[in-house]
Amino acid sequence: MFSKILIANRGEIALRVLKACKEMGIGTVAIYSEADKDLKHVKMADEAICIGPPESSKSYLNIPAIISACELTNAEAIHPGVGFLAENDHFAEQVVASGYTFIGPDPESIRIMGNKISAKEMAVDAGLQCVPGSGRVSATNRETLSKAKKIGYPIMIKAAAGGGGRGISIVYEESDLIPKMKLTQQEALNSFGSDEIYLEKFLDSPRHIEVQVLADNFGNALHFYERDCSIQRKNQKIVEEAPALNIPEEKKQELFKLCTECCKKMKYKGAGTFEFLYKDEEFYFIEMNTRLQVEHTVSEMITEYDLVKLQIGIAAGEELEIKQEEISVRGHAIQCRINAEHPKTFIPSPGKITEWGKPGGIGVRVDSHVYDGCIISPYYDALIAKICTQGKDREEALCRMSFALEEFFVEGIDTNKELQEIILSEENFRKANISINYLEKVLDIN
Ligand code: MV4
Repeated sequence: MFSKILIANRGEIALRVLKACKEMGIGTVAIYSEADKDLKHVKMADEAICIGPPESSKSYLNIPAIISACELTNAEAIHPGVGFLAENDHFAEQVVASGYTFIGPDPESIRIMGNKISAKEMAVDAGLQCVPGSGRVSATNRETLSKAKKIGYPIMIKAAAGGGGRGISIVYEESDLIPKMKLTQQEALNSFGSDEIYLEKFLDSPRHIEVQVLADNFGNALHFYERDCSIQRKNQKIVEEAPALNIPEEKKQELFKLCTECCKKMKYKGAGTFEFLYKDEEFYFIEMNTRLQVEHTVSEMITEYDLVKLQIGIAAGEELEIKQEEISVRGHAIQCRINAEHPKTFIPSPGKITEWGKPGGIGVRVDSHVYDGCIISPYYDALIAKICTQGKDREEALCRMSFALEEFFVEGIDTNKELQEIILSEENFRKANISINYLEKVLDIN
């Protein structure tokens, strides 16, 4: 096992990783930007190194500075957390080339899944179904129009290097296709340095379901069931839950099998998430995230496994000892993300937290780095707390969440707590009658 891990992230996820390290008796190194010297995990880590000014590009995305911090502290491995460099194959490669362990999959797996066209090919190889579409297409190719006609309108144009909602556009009729493709190619080139694009049939109001997996270096691949992450605004998830409601059990089991088969086939290592759109009782693979996710918490609550500890064990070369049959679902879990933002405009609301009271009690878990008097910086994302509740069934989990939100208070900044309360009591949500368009369609939020 490692004797020291460097945590290359900030906020609640850095604290989450720190806790796993402490439980495992592993030493910890925090890295922080000049804006983050007072973060909780920085104070709790065994060592802490300032790696640059507040701007992410000069600190949490600064690869040479992070690797230098490793050299300085003799850390053996780097946990990238979520976001920042977690899905950067170049970073993973540099970490390995410098003699450290990257706690995540091989650079090659990150690269394959980073390109959404090769990701879909990999998924199809393993027997997963994708949204009908094209491979790589170009606005200037003569065959493009006939390919599009075959798919049928409306069509989604997606950048191969995009993902998570970036670099996508919709076309409703043929006459708009070529101009929109040109535009998307140009935008993709500007944003990702690649103008590679592909087409997909547009699915109207699907659900967003994802499958959590964990695979080791010995060919073992496990799934930790699914999450429903449909409740989102502008690709930012707001409420997540596990398991997903109203999906036939056989359909899910079939999907889990294909996901773990895909992991084995590509010799995937570490934690990962297969993302699907779900519509009319069919799952369509769209992307794979090659990292831990913010919402891993709900999977931990229903399975009672610590995914971060398992992730670290795998990176240290340990074999997974858990058998799939031992992983069962205990009731239901739900997570509400609390963001520091204006409740109506969604504009970030940084500032000093003057009062902070977090909920507790049976079945309640709060992942947060916030404390009384701490300052929420304008430089980073607005997530300040993840409130998770678990119960014997969805009803109990929701009931506990309602009380948890009522008990939770924060002064000094605005939050989206009120929106969470509205969602929780809304009748369509109560019936799990949800889709990725829930907020705009049901609550008229854009
Ligand atoms: C789609 C889609 C509908 N049809 N693909 C957006 C982000 C990226 N992860 C994939 N996305 C979508 N792909 C087809 N063929 C709708 C979305 C989508 C979405 C997907 C998951 C979660 C939130 C979303 C919000 C808007 C659009």
